[in-house]
Amino acid sequence: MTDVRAADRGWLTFPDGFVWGTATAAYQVEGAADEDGRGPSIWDVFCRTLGKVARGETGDVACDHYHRVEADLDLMASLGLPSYRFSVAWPRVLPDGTGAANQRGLDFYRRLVDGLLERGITPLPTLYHWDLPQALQERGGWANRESAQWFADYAAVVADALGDVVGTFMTLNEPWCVAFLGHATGVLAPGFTDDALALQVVHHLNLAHGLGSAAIRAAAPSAQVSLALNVAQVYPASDDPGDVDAARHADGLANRIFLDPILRGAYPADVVADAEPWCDWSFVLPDDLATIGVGVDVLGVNYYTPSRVVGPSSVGAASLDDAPAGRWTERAGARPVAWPGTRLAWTVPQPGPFTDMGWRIEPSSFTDLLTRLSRDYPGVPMMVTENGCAFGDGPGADGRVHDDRRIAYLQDHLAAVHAAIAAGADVRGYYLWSFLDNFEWSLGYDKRFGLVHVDYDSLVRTPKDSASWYSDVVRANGLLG
Ligand code: GCO
Repeated sequence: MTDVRAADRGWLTFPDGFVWGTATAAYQVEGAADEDGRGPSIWDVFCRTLGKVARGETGDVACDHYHRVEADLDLMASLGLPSYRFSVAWPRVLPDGTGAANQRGLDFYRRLVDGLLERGITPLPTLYHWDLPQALQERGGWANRESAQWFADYAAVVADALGDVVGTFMTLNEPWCVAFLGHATGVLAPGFTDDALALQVVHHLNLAHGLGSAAIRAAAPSAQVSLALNVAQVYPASDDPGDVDAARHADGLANRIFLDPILRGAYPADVVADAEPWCDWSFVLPDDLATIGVGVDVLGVNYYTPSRVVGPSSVGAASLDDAPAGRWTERAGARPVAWPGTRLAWTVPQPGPFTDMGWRIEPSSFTDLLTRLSRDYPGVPMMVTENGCAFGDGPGADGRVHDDRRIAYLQDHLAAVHAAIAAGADVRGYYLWSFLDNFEWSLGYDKRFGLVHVDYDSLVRTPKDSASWYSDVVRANGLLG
């Protein structure tokens, strides 16, 4: 096969029907945390726990999208963005997590979907983007096996309310973050630090996808079902066999632990064996894999940056550092840090260039990731459901936001998606994270991923240069690579 990445730069056209859009998530943009009957979520509680979120920031107001939805959709339409991935807040729809639906919560999402459709924008709702109702956390949250059924019941309510106008529902966003960052490293809500618990939560999330998919299909038979995984592109830091094995292990815990049961109906034997010293897997019951292995109509892939890992023998005892690794490892740090949920793989610092997240910019690893998925899980169409970068540019003296670094990142990453398609990967669309600057979880508001700048005092929106650049790409269905 020719190395498409080595090809001369030129005009890159995407396939006919390629879907272009932007993405957000409820807690990150909506605000109105206490309105129209919304119940509290684990993020409302986590944000109020001392030391969990930078500067004590919360999603109480966020971008105030809940109140500004019409203007935001007008802006989206004016930029010519054809599709929009958003999430439904479970605690707006079911304030107690289960039981009676809150009609005002459902009405908001109905208005949002109708508003999108009126403007010719295709809605792509995600049912769970991390804001579990606090009432369910008090019943054990995702550690409780019943959580899978709670999720399925909630999915049925939403699919029933929106199934006539929504073509695709996504069940979960990034279950890896929920399980490992929420329950092993504790940097996300609910903030537990228990490696065995994280694996139990993985299983319950997989079950939730299975039961939730069945509930969606029952309520909205013509709808497609998807989920978004932040599949990690993990490289061994060297050819040393210990490092190569660490990469296998991290790939298993990050990726195959979701991909294999959902797409192939079985947990990978090596992952099960690796974790046996700290997890007995007794939470996997006989019929569970049949429930989970329902597949997806399209696989959502979220990608930002690659990782490089070493094995335990490469980590000198003096340099062991148990600081949380993964999504929120800030640059610098000269030392390896443990891969979330294990001590058998350690991520090592990588050279720049970096985004404001401290994440290395390496577009070729995006091509590697998409081609690997297409090779290992053939026949599963993919959709990039998140990709983007944080750069802190704000309005200059001319009132405009000249975010050239974002344009460069997007240019190179879209070329990387194109290269994967040219190499045979079935990638059907691309959703840029994010439409608006928004609340970046534990890091608060200073990490700006938006195409549109948000002034958090005035809440004024200013489209950045990247917004008009992206509009041009979308209109042309291609770009100069
Ligand atoms: C996630 C979430 C988003 C983040 C984005 C940048 O993927 O972590 O889907 O909510 O804001 O990825 O970190």
